[in-house]
Amino acid sequence: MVRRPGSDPVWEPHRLHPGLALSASDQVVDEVLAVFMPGPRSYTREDVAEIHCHGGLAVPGLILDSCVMHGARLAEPGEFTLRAFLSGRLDLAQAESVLALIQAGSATAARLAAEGLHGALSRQVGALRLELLEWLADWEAEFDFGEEVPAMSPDQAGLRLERALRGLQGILAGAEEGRGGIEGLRTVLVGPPNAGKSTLWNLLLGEERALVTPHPGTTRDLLEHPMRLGGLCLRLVDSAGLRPGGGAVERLGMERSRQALADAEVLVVVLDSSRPWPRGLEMLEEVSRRVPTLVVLNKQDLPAGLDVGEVEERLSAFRVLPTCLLNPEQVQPVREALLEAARSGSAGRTAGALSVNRRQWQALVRAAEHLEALAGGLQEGMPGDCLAVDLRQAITALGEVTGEDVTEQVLEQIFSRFCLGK
Ligand SMILES: Nc1nc2c(ncn2[C@@H]2O[C@H](COP(=O)(O)OP(=O)(O)OP(=O)(O)O)[C@@H](O)[C@H]2O)c(=O)[nH]1
Ligand SMILES: [Mg+2]
Repeated sequence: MVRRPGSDPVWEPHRLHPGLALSASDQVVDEVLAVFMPGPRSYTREDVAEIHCHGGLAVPGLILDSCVMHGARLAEPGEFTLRAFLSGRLDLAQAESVLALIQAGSATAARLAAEGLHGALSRQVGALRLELLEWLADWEAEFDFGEEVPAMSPDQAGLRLERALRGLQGILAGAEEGRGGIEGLRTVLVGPPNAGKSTLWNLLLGEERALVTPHPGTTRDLLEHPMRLGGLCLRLVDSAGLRPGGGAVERLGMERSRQALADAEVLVVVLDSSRPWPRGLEMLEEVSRRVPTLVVLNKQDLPAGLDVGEVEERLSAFRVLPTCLLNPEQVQPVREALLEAARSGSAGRTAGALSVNRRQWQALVRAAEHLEALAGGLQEGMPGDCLAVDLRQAITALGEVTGEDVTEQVLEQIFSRFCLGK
């Protein structure tokens, strides 16, 4: 498959060797580099050979065909990472970080996934699981040998449990912090109807995605789209304009706007500067005090009707920006201010943040529930063998994260989401 120049037949391991790749019919296809990595010093801990060729459509295909003709087969989706997991080179949380790394849509997501691959989540979950296993072993010794082993006092058990719960809550908090970086900071555009929210949403995304009309109440549903901004990932949400009254459908839309406000991480209030402060925005006053808030005073081309002093009094604004979005160039200062607001919204998220996927999150929550149940049982003075059931289940749930306690079906499901051969 790969013919090396000269006659040296020795493939010195872990060195790139130049050579020529030959097609199935022995034609030269490409100049390549090939490396042989004998196990265990390889990704999967098995013997691995790699051929590094030029990209494009035809060349890799021809080289693959040649490899298959010489007895190789194409890898299944995720097969290399699955093998790395089965050989103990990576635990399951690390293996899933490979997928998170490939799918990372922002610099933050990529950094958190790389930390996961280096064991950030595995170390914390592994240490906690080990602590619980030791506790279980002590407890079981107590059941087996009765009085020979001093019984654990409820106080001691309470202390161990408190430490474990604190550890688990720390991991869950890290996962929450990481979520913003991975899924994107929820950035919600709100304001009265017809102020120009959808105009701004379209301009920020650089696409005419939302309907824009002169009729107040055009947007009814939440529109959500990811947006990359200076290495940050935002989820940009356009919402129905808020005002008192409105028809049944419009009221449903406004209810969704209010829900979006409840979990907003950055707020962009769009106001029509030609009209006085509108009614129906009371909720914004409270949200602006806890979330970085950018206020866009749109429609500066029209005669002024809004008292800016009143806006500053009512909203706790990170920045107040007068603009006229009829001119698309005027979105640039808004974009810059949004980046600043988003940075301040994501500050403090970085320390301790973890990349945790849905499966891992659910397992962690289950572990926490069993520890809480154990805490309840301890307080009620339940017998030790009953309490140990919850302790065992918490250990199993943590083992699902790192892969000690997973079924073949779960593994199959996880690795089938990988791209071919990764
Ligand atoms: N004069 C003027 N009109 C603008 C400006 N920006 C947007 N508009 C117009 O204002 C109207 C409403 O804009 P939208 O972006 O649909 O407003 P919205 O806030 O999404 O409105 P709802 O979806 O009804 O809540 C449209 O006709 C826009 O073209 C501006 O700076 N000046
Ligand atoms: Mg709209």
